[in-house]
Amino acid sequence: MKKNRYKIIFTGPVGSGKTTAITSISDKPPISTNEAASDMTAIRKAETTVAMDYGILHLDNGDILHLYGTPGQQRFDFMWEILAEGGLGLVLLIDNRRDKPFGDLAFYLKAFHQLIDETGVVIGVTGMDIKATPTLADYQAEFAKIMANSQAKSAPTAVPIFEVDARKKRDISVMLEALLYSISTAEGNPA
Ligand SMILES: Nc1nc2c(ncn2[C@@H]2O[C@H](COP(=O)(O)OP(=O)(O)O)[C@@H](O)[C@H]2O)c(=O)[nH]1
Ligand SMILES: [Mg+2]
Repeated sequence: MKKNRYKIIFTGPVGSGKTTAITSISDKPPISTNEAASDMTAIRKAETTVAMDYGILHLDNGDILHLYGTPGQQRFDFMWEILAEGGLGLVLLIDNRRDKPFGDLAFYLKAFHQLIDETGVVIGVTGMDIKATPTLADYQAEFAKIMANSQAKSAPTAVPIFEVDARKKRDISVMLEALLYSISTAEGNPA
C-alpha cells in the first residue's frame, strides 16, 4: 500500500501549547529549536520556541503526518508562509488564559486564511481548566462573526472547536481526527 505523507501545521500564540501538543502526539521525540528568550516573552516563559517544532505521526492506514509548529513571536512570521506551503490543514491553538483570546483568534485566522480556505482548520482551546470562559459556544459564535466580516469567498461558517489540554495525547488525537475528517468530507474523498 502506498504511504501518503501529509503536513499539518500547528499555530497559535506563545504559550498556547503547540510544542506540548506536538510532543504529546509525536511517535518520535520531537525536534524543537529553542533559545533563551531575549524579548518580552521572557516574562511569560523562560525558554521559548524561536524556529519551529517538528514531530511525526504514523496513522493506522500507513499514512504519515508531519507535524510542524510555527514560532509564535511575530518577528518570525516571515516563516509562516513557508511552513504553510503544501499543508494538509491547520490546527489553531488558542490559550483561554490570555487577555484577549478572541483577538488571537481573529489574528491567526487572518494570517492563515489562505491555508484555511484551501484546506481546513480545527480550533483547540487550551487552558480551559484554568479559565473556563469564553466557552466553546462563545468561540463558535465569534468564529461565525469573523467569517461573516471576512472577504474570503469560501470561508467556512463553522469549524470543529474543542477544549483541549495540550498535555493530553487523547485530546490532541481527537482534534486531529476531526481535522482529517473535515478535510476528507470537504474534498468528497472517503475518510
Ligand atoms: N493548565 C494547562 N496548561 C496547559 C494546557 N495546555 C498546555 N499547557 C501548558 O502551557 C505551557 C505552554 O505550552 P507550550 O507547548 O510551551 O506552548 P507554545 O508556546 O505554544 O509551544 C506548558 O507548560 C504546557 O504544559 C492546558 O490545557 N492547561
Ligand atoms: Mg513552543
